[in-house]
Amino acid sequence: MVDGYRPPVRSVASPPAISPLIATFQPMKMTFRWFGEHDDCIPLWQVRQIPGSPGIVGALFDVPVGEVWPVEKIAHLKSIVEAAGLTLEVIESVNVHDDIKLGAPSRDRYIENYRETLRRLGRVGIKVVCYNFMPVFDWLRTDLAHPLPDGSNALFYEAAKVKDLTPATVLDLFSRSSNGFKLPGWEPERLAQLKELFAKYSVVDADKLYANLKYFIDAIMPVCEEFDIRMAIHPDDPPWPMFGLPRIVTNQANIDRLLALNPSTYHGLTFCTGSLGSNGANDLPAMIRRFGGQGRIHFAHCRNLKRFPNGDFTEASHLSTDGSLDMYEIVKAYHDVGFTGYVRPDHGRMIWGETGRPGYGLYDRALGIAYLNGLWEAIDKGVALDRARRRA
Ligand code: DNO
Repeated sequence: MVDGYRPPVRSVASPPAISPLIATFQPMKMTFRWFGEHDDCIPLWQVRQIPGSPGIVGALFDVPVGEVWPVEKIAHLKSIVEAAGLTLEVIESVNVHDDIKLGAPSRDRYIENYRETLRRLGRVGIKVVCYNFMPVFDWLRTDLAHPLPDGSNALFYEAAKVKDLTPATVLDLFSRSSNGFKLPGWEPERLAQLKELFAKYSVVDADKLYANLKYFIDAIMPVCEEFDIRMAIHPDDPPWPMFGLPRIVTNQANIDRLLALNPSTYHGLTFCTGSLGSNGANDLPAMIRRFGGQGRIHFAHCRNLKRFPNGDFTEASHLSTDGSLDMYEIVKAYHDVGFTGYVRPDHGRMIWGETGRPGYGLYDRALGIAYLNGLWEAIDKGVALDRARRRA
């Protein structure tokens, strides 16, 4: 917090008259990921000044995976977010214990803990919970501060380097280059038992992983329906097997398969363009139309990246022409299916000398929000204008 800074009182002046063309405006709910008062260098008052004051995507990062989230910690997180004039309706992530992914005998205990955490989150108004079902590791990159030609830096994946990496060298790389921040999904405590975990996963192939996911989803769906919480599984990042471990959320066919595991629409997706888009064979707008049209996308992660012919990719600004993804077509697909869920800009570059948690600085993500909102408004008004012209 800047010394002496007092957040301004919200203006209560009546809004300007809305042009008839904005009347159809169906807002996506813009959000911003925030890592909490002790683990994020971006204060909430700065987030509030991003155009539109996005909602907060939060989590408790100090509760070990598998344990029930304490009521008072949830309440505290919600109260600090609301005291800053913001809302908390999305959690990313309630991580799933490896025993559930492995289908170990102890899974029922961890599933019951998960159900209890969901009840507690539902009682304070959480609407979407993001999670993933990647064995052992979450996302992977080979460089967390790769220099870009404009002098900024971004996360980078070098295919040739990955071949020589072992899980232990990745952990070492991440802890050396994360600017002192714990990286989400790479919590050292959870990964301390790497060897043991790998041995346990040696008997879990993709079919077993689907079966274990189904067991988990079937068990939590009644709680989600009762407490009105939509579960949003995050794709595997990058979307191919790593270190011999299976990955099952990588393309349209296997997302079809995973959604068919349970018919409830509370069982849905975090549609992450950056994760799925690192495989050029994934037609992202078509997938958004398909899964969004089924009411199965609950949370949209919008990020751009630039793919290279040798399999490398670098994360980019959100602007279409800076990367390989056409953000206009992506946002248009969301608009076409009448998406009213939550969206957030995803990883940004580090620009203007900012330092912080790799991928999660303020400036480039705020620019991402402005750009995504601009695309949405232009598409929305274009559609309204077309309709008005047809009626005339
Ligand atoms: C990385 C994130 C992931 C994501 C989880 C969701 O920056 O995209 O860690 O939050 O996979 O559970």
